[in-house]
This record gives sequence, structure tokens and C-alpha cells, in this order.
Amino acid sequence: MAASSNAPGENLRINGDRLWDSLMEMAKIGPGVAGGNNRQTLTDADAEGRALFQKWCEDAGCSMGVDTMGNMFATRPGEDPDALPVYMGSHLDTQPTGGKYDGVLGVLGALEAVRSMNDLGIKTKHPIVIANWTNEEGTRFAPAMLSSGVFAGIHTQDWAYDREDAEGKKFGDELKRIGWVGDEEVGARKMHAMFELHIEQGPILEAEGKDIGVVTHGQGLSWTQVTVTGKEAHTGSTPMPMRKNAGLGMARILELVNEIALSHAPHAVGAAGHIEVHPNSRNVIPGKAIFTVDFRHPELDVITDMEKRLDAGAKKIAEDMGLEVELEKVGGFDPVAFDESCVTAVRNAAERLGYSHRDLISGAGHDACWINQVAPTSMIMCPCVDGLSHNEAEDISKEWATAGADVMFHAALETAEIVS
Ligand code: HGY
Ligand code: MN
Ligand code: MN
Repeated sequence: MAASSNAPGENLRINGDRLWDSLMEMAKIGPGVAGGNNRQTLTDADAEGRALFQKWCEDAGCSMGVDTMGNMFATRPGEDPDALPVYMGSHLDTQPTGGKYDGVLGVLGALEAVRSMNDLGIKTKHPIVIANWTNEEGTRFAPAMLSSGVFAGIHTQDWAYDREDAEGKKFGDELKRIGWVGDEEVGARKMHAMFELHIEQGPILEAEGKDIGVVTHGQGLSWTQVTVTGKEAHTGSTPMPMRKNAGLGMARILELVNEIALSHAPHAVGAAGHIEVHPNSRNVIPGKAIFTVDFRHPELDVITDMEKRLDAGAKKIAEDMGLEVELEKVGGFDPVAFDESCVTAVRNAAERLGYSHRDLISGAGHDACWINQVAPTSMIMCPCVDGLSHNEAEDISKEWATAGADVMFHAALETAEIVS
């Protein structure tokens, strides 16, 4: 495969040991209880991680900009200040029982690419920017990819600021509380391109013995919040035929979710990770159940079919049981086709560096899925052990991390055009 005129030499590599040390250092902030992380967005731990990331970026000669959604942008100057920057980025926030690498590898892999440019004395035409997108996970404040979504014009900032966590705290208030409301207008920045390095969070690369996933597409996502209302009553003295059991209604709807996803095998997936039962007392029949159904598939019409069948089936179940049900779409995005020139830069880089690779559809959502709507974007993926993620046992090897960062380093250098 012919390299482009300004392709970096295959001898140019990042420093994998330094990247690994930074990953382990960041993992000390917001530790979980089983070796992973609980560094949820806009918590004090998130603020501490942001401060460390800013220090590292400034130590690497970058200047930090922050927008009104708390998105962080560390800029390494280019030789042509008028040239649009090449971005590399991901997210530092984690799930409550998250791993050390989901998102973090992409942000610190980008920092390592800049550190390596400095070591090698590389100058690029286009500036380089490292991005940390606020609240990618959507676990504390739904939906996922909230701030890259505002940046891409999908959501308004006012709507985002009003998002509430389980304790009723608002996103905007929490962003102010941790002191990370920036002065830049969100979305004002223009990009030449963006690359995101991320662990696969699935089993394919490890099973096939591939070092690199060249991500060509991202599957679409649909989040529907379902509220089932019945009647609280005594679990001991209420005869079965008299019960309006919202918990049982939820269970039947979750069984339906599983059937709908399996009916579109092998690619469709469906589950509910967020589940609340009220009053959640051992001897009270649940009067209310609130849960979020997560459907995903590479094709939009299949997602639409799954949403329609959930709506009709949930209403039928509620009617048969004398319950009430409400369904509200609370998040989602259509399947994504990443920019072909960015995908080719990633594939050429893997080839040039001698890493085994295969094209891949991302199973998870990423900030790149929204940024792809406003700039040429693509992703690089590395394997993870047993394909496990969103679990504190999430694990990767230093070799996998190094390969992924090397490929992003090369793709970014080729796109930013090496001057010397
Ligand atoms: O939900 C997702 O796919 C991402 O991990 N936030
Ligand atoms: Mn992620
Ligand atoms: Mn995640």
C-alpha cells in the first residue's frame, strides 16, 4: 500500500513505557474498589484528574483552552498558525465501576504523541490539539457523549446544563462547583481532523490476534426510559389477583427487550443497565419501576423496528396487568460512517508500522461519533482482555496500548503534515 508523500518513517514511535506510567498515575485518581476506577464526571475526582492532565499538557509545552461545557483542549503550535488543527482526544470520566483504560487511553495516548513529537523535534504544519470531552459516559448525567454532542450542535448547552443526576444535582451547577466552566464558546473551534484511540470494549481483536482495529463505522444507539406505575401494597397481606406490581411489569418488559434483540441476531443488542424500583422496600409491592432500555445495531431501520416493538409490547404488557407505562427517548445517535481519508490514514499507519489490523464497526458509542458530524474523524482501537469493559477488571497490555498510540501518532502526523 503506497504511503502518502508526507507519511512519517516507520522508525518514528511513541514511548510506550512513559504512556503506561501516565495511565497508571491517572488510575490512582478516583480509584474503584476492585482495581478499576470510579472517576465519574464533574466529581471532585474528575476535577483532580483534569488538573493532573492540564499539568502534564503544560509540561509538554501545550496551552490549555476550556469551553463552557468543560471540554479541554491542549494546543501544540504548528508552523502555520492559520492551518486548522489536527485533534486527538477522548474522555477522562469513567463509569462507577469502570476500568483504567476506557477513554483514558485515548486522552493519554494523544498526550504521549505530543510528548514524542517534542522528543523527536518534529514540527508540523497544522497545530496539534489534545481533547478531553466532558461526560462521555452519560452515567451520572444522561445521555452519553453529552459535551461532544453540544460541541457538534446536537444538544443545546441550556438543555445539557439542566440534566440532573440521581440526587437532582444539575450538570451546569456541578461544572461550576468543580471550577471547570471555561470561557470558550462551545463548538466555535474548527478542526482539520480528529482521531480517537479507544479500547475495543469487545472480543473481536483479541480473538483474531489483531493489534489494531481500523474503525470504519460505529453502530447506532437508542436509549428509551420506561416508567411503569402500579400500586404500592403489602407483600404479605395483599392477595395476588389484587396486585398492581410495577416490578413484575418491568421484568416482563425486560424479557421482551431480550426477545426483540435476539430476533435481530447476530448484530442487535438490548438490555437495561439503569434500573430503579420504588420504594425499594422488602415488604412493599413496587408501585413504580424506572429503567432505561439500551438498543444498538449497525443499521438504523433495525433500531427503529426495535424501538417500535418495545413501545407496542410494553403498552400491551401494562394493559394486561392493569399498570400504566410511559416511554421517553432519552438518548441515541444514528449509525456512523467515519471519514474515509482518516480511516485510510489509520490503515496506512498500521500497515507502515507492521501492526496486524482489521476493519471494525465500533460496538460502543464514542465522542468521535458526534465529532464526525463536524470534522473528518476516525478511530483506532486496540484489543482488551476477554473483550471486557465497563467493569473494574478491564485490562489491556502495554504492547496493545503502545501499538494503538503509535498508529494514532502516525495518522495524526501524516494529517498534520510534518514540516521538519
Ligand atoms: O455507551 C457507550 O457506548 C459509551 O461507552 N459511553
Ligand atoms: Mn469510552
Ligand atoms: Mn465507557
